[in-house]
Amino acid sequence: MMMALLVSIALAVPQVPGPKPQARVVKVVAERFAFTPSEIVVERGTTIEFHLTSDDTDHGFRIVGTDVNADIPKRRRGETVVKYVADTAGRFVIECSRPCGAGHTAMRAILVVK
Ligand SMILES: [Cu+2]
Repeated sequence: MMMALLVSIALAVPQVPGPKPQARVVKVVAERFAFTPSEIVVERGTTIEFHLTSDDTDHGFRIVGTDVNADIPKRRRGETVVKYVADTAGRFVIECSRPCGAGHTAMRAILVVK
């Protein structure tokens, strides 16, 4: 019994090998028709853990040029967690990938990887 408890605790602790930094948690709130924050800046090599929530309806979160494309559930339906290793420097457009109304196509943010 005690053994099982210890094992489950050990598994819950994130393993951080060597000097590699822990994931950087970035909370992003989506609402018609914007993401907050609208600009996210990280150093190249950062593992980003996006925590995505909506203040109104369903939205999407796509980082153009990457394979990140997640649904963000409507308000109070929880959050979506997406991990992304920012291993390429540049400016990446983040767009809403789920039709959400008149301003949908203008719903953008930017990820800057330095
Ligand atoms: Cu949208």
